[in-house]
Amino acid sequence: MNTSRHFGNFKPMIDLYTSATPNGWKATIALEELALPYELHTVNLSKGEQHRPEFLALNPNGRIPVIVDREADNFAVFESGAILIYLAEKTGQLMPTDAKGRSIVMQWLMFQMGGIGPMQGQAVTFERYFPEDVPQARARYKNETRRLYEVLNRRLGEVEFLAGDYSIADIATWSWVHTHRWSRIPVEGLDNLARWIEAIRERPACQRGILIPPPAGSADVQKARGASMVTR
Ligand SMILES: N[C@@H](CCC(=O)N[C@@H](CS)C(=O)NCC(=O)O)C(=O)O
Repeated sequence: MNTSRHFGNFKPMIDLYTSATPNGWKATIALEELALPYELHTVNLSKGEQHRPEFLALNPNGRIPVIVDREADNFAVFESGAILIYLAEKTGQLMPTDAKGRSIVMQWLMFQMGGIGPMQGQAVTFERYFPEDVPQARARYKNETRRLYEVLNRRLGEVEFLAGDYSIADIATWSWVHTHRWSRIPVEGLDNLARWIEAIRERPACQRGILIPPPAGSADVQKARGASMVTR
């Protein structure tokens, strides 16, 4: 694990274990939006560092991201959605506190965690990383992801952001959806979605977050990294 950077002039409050991937960007974008001082620990997924005992002690599922809150007796949180909720509740930001407003954020966050993430994750695996071409699997996951994008597009025709105001639901969803080209998900005709992708891309915290840790340089490196993690 490479512990390379401190952020801000403050003592880090949060340890972040992550890598340059969609689920990892959820945590870096949120931490940047919230201006919480954190220490970055880059987990090299290609080398299998996520399977080491010291990492499994933080996340038994062996996946990034994970945070450890030094202010809360080194409390560890895994699962990107749970991390976003934890950070929103810790700071009172990026999620309303009234029951209905909070529920709307949760609904769209769960839609991402249970739908967009798993479906697009499989789509990109079969498009880019899987050792064999399985056309039925590629079609199935790409079509389902496109269908989910259409749900987002309809929603974003009614509201500026998924839950009205910018929230952790947007951060979670954008972290996946903005990579639609890499996953080869067709986005023709989804004008509301395109408007929302660009609006979030312009946010300074988002621009910083997707560069932490630095992304794979070339498509070939990115493909090799993805392929090294595929399990059948
Ligand atoms: N449901 C988990 C998924 C996390 C996940 O799959 N992370 C990927 C990177 S995006 C990972 O750690 N992959 C390592 C591996 O497959 O061994 C979450 O949202 O945190």
